[in-house]
Amino acid sequence: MSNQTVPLGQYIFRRIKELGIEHILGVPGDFNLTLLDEIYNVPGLKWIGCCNELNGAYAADGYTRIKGSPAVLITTYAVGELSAMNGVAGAYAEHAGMIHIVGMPARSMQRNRVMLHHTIEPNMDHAIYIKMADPIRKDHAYLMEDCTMADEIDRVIVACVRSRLPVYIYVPTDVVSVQLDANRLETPLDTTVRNADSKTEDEIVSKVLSLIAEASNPTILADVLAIRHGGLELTKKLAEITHLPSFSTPLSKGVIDETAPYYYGLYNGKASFPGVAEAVEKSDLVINLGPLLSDSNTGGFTRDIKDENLVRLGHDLVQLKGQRFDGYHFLPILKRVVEELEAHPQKYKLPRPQHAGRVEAPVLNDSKSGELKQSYVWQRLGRFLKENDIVLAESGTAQFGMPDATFPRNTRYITQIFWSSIGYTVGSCLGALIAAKEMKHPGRVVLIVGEGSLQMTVQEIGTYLRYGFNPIIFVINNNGYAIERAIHGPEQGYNDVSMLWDHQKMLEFFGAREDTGIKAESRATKTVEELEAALNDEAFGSGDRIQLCEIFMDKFDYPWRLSKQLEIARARMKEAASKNNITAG
Ligand SMILES: Cc1ncc(C[n+]2csc(CCOP(=O)(O)OP(=O)(O)O)c2C)c(N)n1
Ligand SMILES: *[C@@H]1O[C@H](CO)[C@@H](O)[C@H](O)[C@H]1NC(C)=O
Ligand SMILES: *[C@@H]1O[C@H](CO)[C@@H](O)[C@H](O)[C@H]1NC(C)=O
Ligand SMILES: [Mg+2]
Repeated sequence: MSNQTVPLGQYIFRRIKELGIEHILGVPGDFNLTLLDEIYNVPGLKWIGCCNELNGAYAADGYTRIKGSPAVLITTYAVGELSAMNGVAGAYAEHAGMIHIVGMPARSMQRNRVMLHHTIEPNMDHAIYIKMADPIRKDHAYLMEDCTMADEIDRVIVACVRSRLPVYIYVPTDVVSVQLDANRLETPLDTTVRNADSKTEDEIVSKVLSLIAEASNPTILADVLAIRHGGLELTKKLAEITHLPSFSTPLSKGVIDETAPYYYGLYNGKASFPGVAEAVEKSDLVINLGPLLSDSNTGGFTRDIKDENLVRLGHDLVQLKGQRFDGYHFLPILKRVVEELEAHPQKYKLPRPQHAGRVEAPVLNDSKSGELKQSYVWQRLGRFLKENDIVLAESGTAQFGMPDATFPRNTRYITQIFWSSIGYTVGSCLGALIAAKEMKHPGRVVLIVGEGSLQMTVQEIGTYLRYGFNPIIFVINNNGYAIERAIHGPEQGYNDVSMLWDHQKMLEFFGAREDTGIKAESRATKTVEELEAALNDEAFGSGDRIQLCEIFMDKFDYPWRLSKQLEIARARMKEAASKNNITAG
């Protein structure tokens, strides 16, 4: 072995390249640009500059959701890393982890507590911002000691890939050039997910298989953490081999092929289409992959699946009816289960076509004319989609409306209904565009965002144009924060936003002009006829240039699912209040 060394900066980026990552997101800062120089020393890595760090974090999250491997976000000390925190927290909540690299003052400056810019008072401990991010990361490396740096970097990268949660690497400016042993890079990092005890794993696999064999009416409920933890293809395969009635959730929509006869709908407790909840809840074996049991992903906690009918295959818990296996990861288990079912279908009476109980999604509104309504728009947008499209639906009415749509095969869906930070999809869309490019993904990228949310993160549209991306953007223009009106204060001024923005000029401002040669098209639609004209226009759907289509709707028009969930939440609050009164009395 040679005594070759590489500078730390390059070491980090070579490890990152090893994961198949080709683009690095971020915003530079003087702490420190020399680290960024190392990106250009690793062939195949490119820099994508974002307008701000919050959008950068959203983009990292979106990239991870599509690509599966972590994204990399680079920010600068204090001002940059703190701006990113909301986005990193969302990635933590919804398991769309990233490697967040933060440039810091040189170690000598830190030790002397120098009152540099971006500190907040004299004699400040420079590490205070590191503590702030503690609850929103799986692990971190604070690179202060030369002799442990390489180990630390490797450890947190592995932790990120395995946990699918954000990790941080804090890089003081003077360590970028520290020389590390280059020989380490000859051994790739081992990021495989394994269960510690293979005997117990054997036991789980055979028990799952016998439960499937014995159940009279088994179903599959595929939730979002199965996708996030690398189980998307296996989940699709499980449904395909078995033909068991299969369901998605608001967060996992698209995971099951919605055109397949075994797709039974989107399960969201009592806020599901008629017949869907019954079909799940009467099943004697619900194989529930990667559940995320937040309010809006369970119809306001109205999911009703009894433990005695439940096989829960999670990333940190496997539960077979009443029996719990804490710390077990579904991925190796699901892999073995699918292999066995595929090898011996007869043994498990597969495929098992079941016709009873399937209900077609109702057509909510088949109007041919008139002003655009929530009841019409979402299912129509569903029909606009094509196989392999990537669709992002922003928090707000879009997120509660989109579950009404039926997706073509292999639609990838991004929505953040758990963390629900508005403006998220505008940043996330950039990450999805980058991931799609790296993967040579054949579909289009379609962003659906309310005008209120757009006002939060609009500048990142400029980054789409800057790097030559051509998404199709729908702006839901309904005169303010409609979802908030539905919740409280429909007429109150705080639910208004500026209506002075001219969305039709947006793409032009961001760069689509004659002088740049960048082509774009923008249109506004207020009626069924106008929207139909746009959606049926081949040029509009072709994805050959960036497109914007504004969809105007009434400010008091809400999707039924939103009203339903609010009704459920209000009833629960009322019940809780009356119980409190009884206790108090
Ligand atoms: C960062 C952040 N700020 C505030 C909120 C509260 N909030 C949730 S939805 C929403 C309004 C969204 O309005 P718009 O994008 O216009 O969608 P609409 O419901 O009108 O279709 C607001 C303010 C939030 N979720 N996240
Ligand atoms: C950035 O790094 C370079 C070289 O390592 C150094 O000369 C410069 O002072 C650093 N900048 C700051 C603000 O620490
Ligand atoms: C159905 O959609 C049309 C056109 O969008 C609208 O005019 C009509 O009011 C809608 N009907 C209902 C019940 O929402
Ligand atoms: Mg709005």
